[in-house]
Amino acid sequence: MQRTLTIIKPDAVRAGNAGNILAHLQKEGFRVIAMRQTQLSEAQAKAFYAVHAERPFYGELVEFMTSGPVIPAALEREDAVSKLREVMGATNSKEAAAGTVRNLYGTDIQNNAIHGSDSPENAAIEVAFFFPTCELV
Ligand code: 3AN
Repeated sequence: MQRTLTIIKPDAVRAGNAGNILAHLQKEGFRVIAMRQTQLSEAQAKAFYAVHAERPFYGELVEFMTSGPVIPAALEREDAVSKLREVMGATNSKEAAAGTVRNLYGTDIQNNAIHGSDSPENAAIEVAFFFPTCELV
């Protein structure tokens, strides 16, 4: 069994799509082992996306991710990391395959509804960023 981290992003929470996205993930076999709603501070968003610090879109990304409530959740299933990437769809919502979360609920490359860890190593770091081990149930 593997763990990964998802974040339902501000665009999807604002649009009232959080429930549908969670249902979609559960239908795909993901079990929610921790979840909460929070609004990221600028410092938290910068720290979470530190790997993108040199990218031209970093400032906009931090602004977007702090623009409203988000719902981070730790998920568990077999091959959770790669399966979540598949279920999410391409980064650019306009290019995401039919039926993926980003195809259904995203708008563009920034407003793309959902985050998913890109490797098991980053999944462990990202789960720990939001949830202490004692809250994973
Ligand atoms: P993914 O979320 O598919 O792993 P990353 O890690 O390359 O994609 O990018 C992290 C986040 O940064 C994306 N989810 C998206 O919101 C934003 N992003 C990526 N590329 C761009 C871009 N060219 N312009 C604006 N935002 C971007």
